[in-house]
Amino acid sequence: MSRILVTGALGQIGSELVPALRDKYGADQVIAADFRMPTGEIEAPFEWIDVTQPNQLQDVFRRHKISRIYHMAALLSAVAEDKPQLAWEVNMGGLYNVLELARLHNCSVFFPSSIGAFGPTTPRDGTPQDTIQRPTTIYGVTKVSGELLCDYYATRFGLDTRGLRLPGLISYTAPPGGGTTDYAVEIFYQAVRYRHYTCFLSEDTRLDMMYLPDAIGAMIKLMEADASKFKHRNAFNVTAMNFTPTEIADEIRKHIPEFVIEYDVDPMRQAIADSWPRFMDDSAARAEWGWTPTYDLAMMTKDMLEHVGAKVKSAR
Ligand code: AKB
Repeated sequence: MSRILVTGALGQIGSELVPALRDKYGADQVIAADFRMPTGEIEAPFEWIDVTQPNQLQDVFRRHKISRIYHMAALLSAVAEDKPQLAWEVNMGGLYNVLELARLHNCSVFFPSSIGAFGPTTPRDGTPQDTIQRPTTIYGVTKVSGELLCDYYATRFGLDTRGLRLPGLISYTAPPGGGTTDYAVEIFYQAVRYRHYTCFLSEDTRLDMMYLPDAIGAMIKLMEADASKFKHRNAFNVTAMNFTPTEIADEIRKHIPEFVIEYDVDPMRQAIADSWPRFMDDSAARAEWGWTPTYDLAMMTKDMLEHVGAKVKSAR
């Protein structure tokens, strides 16, 4: 029986994607892979893989009959800007290795692009599906190149590649680890623990966001969708909500009235955020494969506070 491989399985998305896929397709049908060793949160089957090493990927393909890959292994925007050479090696080298193996084994591939694929010359409000993409970060460069490379493999080799331009993702299972939108996760832990958060983005920085259950649903739905209805395939804009740090703090204050937010702006992450869309137009995803999010700011905030509250309490 053919199986699904998830690279970057221990990261923010992978930690919830693997259980969701196992629920849907069966536990032994989904191979979790990461270059870190699991510390208990993900069960077997697990494979240790560095995606920059094609022989390690080849070995997993040989031993398991892989038919679909969710390629999540990548450096996020702030870490990538700190280590641009490594970002190119992991984000582009890893994707190239995955696409080549997918070509040889006729697998379908999911590639996560990002709002980071846009740049300062892109229209920032209602960012269209098809528009100018001249990102000024190495992360963005790897995301646009990744979108193009996936398109190339689809048209040149007939590979079934699909992808989403994801906004900032908010979740409580695993931390995001090095993105510009990470503040929208940190704020919940700090609100629950200390009733106080110092934000590294300015108060009026508006960005697209999504609660992780919606993102997981979108990835699975896109890979199951009827491709004959696609006009696009590799980089669908998807969003669920957009807000500023002030607005999310106001929402948290509805549950924790004494919560205080302060600002100590990090110029590097602020510059990245200022080059990204404030909100995208995701009508192509809605029309071509029925994308609809469930969580808005109010629902997400309530759910995050419940889960983060329980986590913090059980860690005491
Ligand atoms: C990041 O901030 O780097 C990511 C993203 C928006 O792609 N969360």
